[in-house]
Order: sequence, then structure tokens, then C-alpha cells
Amino acid sequence: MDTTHTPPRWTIAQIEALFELPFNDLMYRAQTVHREHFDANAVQRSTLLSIKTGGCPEDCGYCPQAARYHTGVENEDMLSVEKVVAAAQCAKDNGATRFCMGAAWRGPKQRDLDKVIDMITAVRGLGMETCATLGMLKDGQAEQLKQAGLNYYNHNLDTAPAFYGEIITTRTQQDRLDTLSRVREAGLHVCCGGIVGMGETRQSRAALIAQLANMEPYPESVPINNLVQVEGTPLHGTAQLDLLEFVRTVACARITMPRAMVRLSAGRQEMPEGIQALCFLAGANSIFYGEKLLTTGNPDVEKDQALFAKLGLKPLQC
Ligand code: SAM
Ligand code: DTB
Ligand code: SF4
Repeated sequence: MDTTHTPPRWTIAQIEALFELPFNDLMYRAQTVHREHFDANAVQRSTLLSIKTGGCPEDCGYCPQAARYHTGVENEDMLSVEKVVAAAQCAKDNGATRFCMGAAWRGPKQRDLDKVIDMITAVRGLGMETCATLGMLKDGQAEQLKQAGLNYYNHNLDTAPAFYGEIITTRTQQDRLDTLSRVREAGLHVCCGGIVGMGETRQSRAALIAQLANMEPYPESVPINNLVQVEGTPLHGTAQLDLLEFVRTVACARITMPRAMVRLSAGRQEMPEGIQALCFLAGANSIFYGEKLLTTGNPDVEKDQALFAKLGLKPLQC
């Protein structure tokens, strides 16, 4: 993928104007952009695995893995390389092309990173693409991951700058941008998106999309998560986002980041198939695939295979 182009700059007002379009017009624009750059009937599948669950010191208000919230998620040891490879093989057998390893850390210590590097090497050995989401990276850590053969690093902006402080206080958005720069400079592909349905305004959703679209270059992969509300987290009980507004968010991501893989991410289990179909029409061309995200549920493989068959979707090999 060409990552050297300079994306057009999008103002928040321009993206708000996209959000305001009549739904059919927005879908038409998103689908038109999508067809200019991708096969409209192909969707890439990534499988997630939590390689280190729970006990996280951060205070992200949405997250069941933060030690300070009582969500029933226990602080577990890091998985063995053997367990990770077995899960990756299973994901590959089911048709996933990318394997994403997530850890509930503020950031990895060197001994953690050494073990993750063994996992990356082993999963690459299966012929899969790899992604890792390990929290903030210090100087030199992204280079080590690149050296090990990692393809993507996921680190989300999560929400608009103006709303960010309502959700997380233990790290700033600038911390996140610094990690993203390290990832980019190390030559890794950037996977960066956010969460909606956290009580933010439409303007905040537009501001998040603007921030992503104005990165130079914008991320190769953009996960759009709908908040999965977990009991015990501060955001449990937030008013649910109208799912058509979620579809609009996907469409705005597609229009403003035409070459990115836009991933319909967390929250899919709670979405009727019709809404998922609208997300694909709006330009989503990637999903998390497999019955679990990190700690919460995702549709069963059989259900997704049936949905693909029903919609005439084929797997995308990238
Ligand atoms: N600890 C690392 C970090 O925060 O960078 C990596 C794992 S963290 C769980 C990865 C991302 O998952 C978060 O940035 C957030 O966007 C998403 N996420 C976590 N909990 C979620 C939830 N309940 N609903 C939707 N997305 C969620
Ligand atoms: C992303 O944007 N969404 C994924 C992945 N990147 C790591 C994580 C979703 C987590 C949902 C809550 C859970 O399962 O714990
Ligand atoms: Fe920790 Fe990541 Fe969850 Fe935040 S999102 S509490 S950093 S695991």
C-alpha cells in the first residue's frame, strides 16, 4: 500500500457536514469512494487474542481490564508461546489472515517485549500477518517489533481531544501520538481508530475522524469500535448510540481515509445483521473474526460465515 501520499486536510466542519447528509447520500458517497479503491465485496478478517489479560494500571473508563474497576476480569499471567501459536493456527484454519495480540499493559517492559517477539516470530512462521497492541512504546521498542516481523501496531486515539479527559486520565492523547510516531518511524503499519457510543457528541465523532484523517499519512487500518458496555466500568449505563449513527461514522471514516482498511470492530455482537450489512455498504472492509475480542464476545465463526454467504462477501487476503 502506498503510505507516502499526503492526505487532504479535513476540517471538523467538513466532516460534520458529511454526518449531516441524508443517509442515502452519505452511503452513496462512501460506497463510491470504496469502489474506487477496493473490491466492494471483499472483507478482511483478523482474529484477536488477549495474550495478557487484566490487572491493567490505567483508568480507561470503557475497559474491563483496568485493575481499578470490578468487572470480574482477573489479572492473569502472560500466555505461553505454545498457546498463542495454537490459537493462531486455529484462526488461520478458520480463514483469518491476520492475528492480533493484545496485552493489558500501560506499556511493555523489556522482558515482556522479548516474549512478544517470540510470539510474533512463531505466528509469522504460520504465514499470517501479525498485529500487536501492547500500550505505549518507548524509544527503540517499535524497532524491535519491526525487526521481529510485526506488520501492524494498534494504538487507538479512542476519542476526540476535547472529550478525551472525560474517559482517560492516566495518559494523554499526546502520549498516544508519541507512540504512534514511534510506530510510524519504525516502518510498521499503523492501526489506529477509536470508540464511539461513550456519550460523545456528533461533533466529537467528527473531530476524532478528522484527527485520524489528518495524520500524515493517515493510518493503514482504522478500527471503529462501538462501546461494549461492561458492568463495573464507569461507562456502563451510558445511553446507547443509535446504530445508524455508528454506520454514519464508518462512512465518514471511509470517505476521509479512502485507502485505509476500515474495521467494523468491537460491538458487532450486539449489532443486527442489517446494521452490519450497512456498515459494509458504508465502506467497512475488515472485521474481528472469532468468538472473542479480548475479554468480551464477538459473533461465532459459523454465524459470520453465514453472514458472508448471505451478503455474497468474500475474504480479502490482505
Ligand atoms: N492496553 C493497550 C492499550 O490500551 O493501548 C492495548 C489493549 S486495549 C484493550 C485496545 C483498545 O481496545 C483500546 O484502545 C480501546 O479502543 C479498545 N477497547 C477496550 N475496551 C473496549 C470496550 N469496552 N468497547 C470498545 N472498545 C474497547
Ligand atoms: C481495537 O480497536 N479494538 C480491539 C483491538 N483494537 C485490540 C479491542 C476491542 C476490545 C473490546 C473489549 C474487550 O473484549 O475486552
Ligand atoms: Fe489498560 Fe488498554 Fe484497558 Fe486502558 S484500554 S485499561 S491501557 S488494557
